Amino acid sequence: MNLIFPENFWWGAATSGPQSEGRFGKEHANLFDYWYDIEPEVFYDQVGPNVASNFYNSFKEDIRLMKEIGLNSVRTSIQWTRLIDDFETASLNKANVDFYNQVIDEFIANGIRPVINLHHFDLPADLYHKYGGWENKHVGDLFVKFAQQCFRLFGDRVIDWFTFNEPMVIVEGEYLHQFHYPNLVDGKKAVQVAYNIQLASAKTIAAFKAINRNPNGKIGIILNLTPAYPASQSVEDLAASEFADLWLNRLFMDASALGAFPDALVERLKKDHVLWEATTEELAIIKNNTIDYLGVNFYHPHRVQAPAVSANSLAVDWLPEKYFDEYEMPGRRMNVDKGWEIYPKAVYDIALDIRDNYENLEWFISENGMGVSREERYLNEAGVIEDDYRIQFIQEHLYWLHKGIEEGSNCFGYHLWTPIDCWSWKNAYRNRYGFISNDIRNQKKTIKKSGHWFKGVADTDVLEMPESLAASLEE
Ligand code: BGP
Repeated sequence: MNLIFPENFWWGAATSGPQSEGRFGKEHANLFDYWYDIEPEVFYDQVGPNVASNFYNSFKEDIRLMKEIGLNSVRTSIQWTRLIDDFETASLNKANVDFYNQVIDEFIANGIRPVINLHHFDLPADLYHKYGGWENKHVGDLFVKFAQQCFRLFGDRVIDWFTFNEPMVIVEGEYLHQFHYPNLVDGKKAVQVAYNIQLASAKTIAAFKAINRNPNGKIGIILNLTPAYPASQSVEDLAASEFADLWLNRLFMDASALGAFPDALVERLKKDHVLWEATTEELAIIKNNTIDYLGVNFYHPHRVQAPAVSANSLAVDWLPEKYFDEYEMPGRRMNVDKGWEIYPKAVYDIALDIRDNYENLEWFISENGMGVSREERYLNEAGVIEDDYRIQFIQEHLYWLHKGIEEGSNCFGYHLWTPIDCWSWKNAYRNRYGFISNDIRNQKKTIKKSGHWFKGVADTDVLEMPESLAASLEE
């Protein structure tokens, strides 16, 4: 069956500055650069972000490859630690202004719409050491200064802007689950950091509106939405999934799209004496600066059950997980390399949720993808990786996305993570996600089978969906 997507649909892929560029010509370290410098053993095979996929040196050839596989839009991020010399004054690094100008121009010259994100887990290490990073609202104000520079410098050509990538991952990684430096476990700080990032995002949107170099310019945020499905319909499991959903999804979603945090979440945090410190003026800034559109990163759902230990008997320190546990659903389909459940239908649930609960906001899938290790297993004689599993993964997600669009959800694009295999936080190059492979020994880049396949979809706006696959999804 042929599934036809709307005209002008974004067919693309996403990466970020820190994961693709390498540290060439960069004065300052972000938190991941710093962490690698002090503890390289934490990173898979001790491979750090120093070279990444060499985009700094090879962006022209890389963009040419992206064009070759039909991408009409690509997201990357501008690194705060690259563009800015002095974080207090936001003075510019001239050579790196040139670099980003060239990158943007190169995308446009190749007919690719550059989608620019401003923060992708890359807080300057100095701002953590001096101020405690996102724990301090001053850092949010410094971020706005950096963002203003970006709008002034590139806003004539860049139409599509995003403030933050996956703020909840910053909160979880840095303050709850110890997968981002500084690896703290501190629920109270986590709550304040979530608020401070939301505030910084809203202030950035206000700054964008004030500068507005382009009448078509738009700004949004990129959220990792993970629908929280309850293990059963018991009152306890439903309560657990409701809280998980409030914390993981609705906190940033409601504040960014509707201008206010969910009441039920605020009440709970207040009762638990961990509510963020906020002023009336700040809440008004959040209220008045909502997003124009939304990017949704979707990899996996959450399966949630009531916590094994009752909430009251948990240790004194507050953690959001006092209200929910992860549930290992029997028979779930897994990407074993990454350890994430594969559940494409969640895309449809997200589509309808945005349609029904967020005023049918415009949105796109800003990341989706399948990280596979030792992909050289699938090399054919011509030296091409035959990643049929990735093609099927994309087909399945597009199938449900298409259904959501048919039912009225306002989705305008699909971006895979990632165009060219890139470096990942801690996992380095273990799991590969790209349409294009990268031999990191010599930086040789080769289009995978999925890249050639995707061009067919992008050129025609038509997904040829195998009948048997579609039927299996509907079961
Ligand atoms: C998202 C991030 C990306 C990317 C992706 C894949 O959370 O926005 O930067 O890394 O996940 O995850 P990983 O690289 O950890 O396998």
